[in-house]
Amino acid sequence: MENYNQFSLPKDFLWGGAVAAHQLEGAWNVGNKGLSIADVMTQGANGVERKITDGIQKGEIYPNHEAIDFYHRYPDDIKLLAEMGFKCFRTSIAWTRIFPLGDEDQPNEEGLQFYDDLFDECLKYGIQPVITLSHFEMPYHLVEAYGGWRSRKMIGFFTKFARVVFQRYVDKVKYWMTFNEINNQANFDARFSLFTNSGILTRKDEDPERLMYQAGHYEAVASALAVQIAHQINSEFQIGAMIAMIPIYPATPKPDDVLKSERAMQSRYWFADVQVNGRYPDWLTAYERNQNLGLDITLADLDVLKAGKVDYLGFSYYMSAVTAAHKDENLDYKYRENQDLVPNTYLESSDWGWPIDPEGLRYAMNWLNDRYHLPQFIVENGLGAVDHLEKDGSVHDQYRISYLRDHIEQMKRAVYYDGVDLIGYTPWGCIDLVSAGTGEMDKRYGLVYVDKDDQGHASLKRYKKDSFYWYAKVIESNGSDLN
Ligand code: P53
Repeated sequence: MENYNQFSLPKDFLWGGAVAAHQLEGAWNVGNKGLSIADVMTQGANGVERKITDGIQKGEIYPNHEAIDFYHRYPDDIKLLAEMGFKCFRTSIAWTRIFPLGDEDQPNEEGLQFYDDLFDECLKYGIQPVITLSHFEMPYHLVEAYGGWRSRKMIGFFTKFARVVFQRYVDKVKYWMTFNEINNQANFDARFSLFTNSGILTRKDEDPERLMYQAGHYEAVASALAVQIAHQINSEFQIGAMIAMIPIYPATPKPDDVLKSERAMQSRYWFADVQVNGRYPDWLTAYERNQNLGLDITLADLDVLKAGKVDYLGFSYYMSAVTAAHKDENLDYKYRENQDLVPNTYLESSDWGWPIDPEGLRYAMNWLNDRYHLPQFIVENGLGAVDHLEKDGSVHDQYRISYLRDHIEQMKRAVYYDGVDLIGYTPWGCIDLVSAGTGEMDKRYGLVYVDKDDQGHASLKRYKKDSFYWYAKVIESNGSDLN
């Protein structure tokens, strides 16, 4: 029997990288593209939130409008990814290129053609596109006209979009995901999450928690319908859920802390429970009843959920978190992510305060496997850091190599020792792009450096970082050589 040191991942393992349309394409108003929610978010900074403006306002900076101009430069960029040996490339289809407003009857041919060309370019190198349908970039018109996912009407708009792209790319794409990090909005107090996930800006008279559960429900129904439509169009299609996997540990073995951590996990992962199991978890059915949330959930919806279970579980992993019960807390409480987390004194953090926990990835993979028994796909992982472009065009990003190496090491252990069925691994922002959380360019994840900063300097030239050469070796050796 082979031992761990000789072990390598399955031959068809999908090594690659991940991005999202709005964070790299730019060309925000080219080819009949409509305005998306990402187009009305300003540039923030480390610790400074992005503003969400009422439409486009003069004098504001909107970093996604140009991003890294991938829309015009993708042939060169895909060539670089191919040079690293990518087997797959995860991106999203900008909904607003296909349905600029979101509620039209007919799709926009120019947008459809763009993705045909992009996918052909990938396939030319044997790189398979892995596609997210909705990645923080829904049409802004749907926010203005319907209040985003507050409205049941979204289900129809989303499934129409899904059907059009499933049909169009039936021979070009196999792996799909419905909603990116659908569970971010569990942090419903954060304006950012409800807006990016669901296009919802909470009014003063509204309960953000109720809105989150309602939007999450409509999205779960839309996702389940998309799964059914996809399988009718092509039975080979693999449709995944996509969650932000942040395990939340108890601060101490004190039973209150342990119970609180369990509740935090339930609050963050019910979305996947519904998408994977096709039914609501019991705690949530009880919670909705006890809180009198009065949600619009029909019996027909429950049948849809049952009939539209996902095929695999996609997830991002960047960090872990810790929670502690407040003194004398009633643990039947509402979990409030923005108040309930405490620091982990055992871990170092990135410059943006994200705790670095490679073993947490192995823990997460085991937890997800025990809970869902599905193939997994790590569709994001990486370190946001400041990089320095040297005069000779090199970038010495040893910190990023260490981060990725430590996580891949734990990922391999989860496969070899713990029996997790893993489809692939796509580090986030394989080419530098606009940060979702802060709108910065200077928070970089890439293996390819893009010469553009937050002070207005932008040649947009591409350079290979040290991590580029390192990752090429990792792929070449199918994960055996991490040095
Ligand atoms: P940025 C929060 C926590 C974990 C992942 O994030 C998150 C977020 C939202 O910011 O988002 C995912 O760019 C997301 C990507 C995003 C990436 O993580 O804030 O799917 O769109 O860019 C990294 O550093």
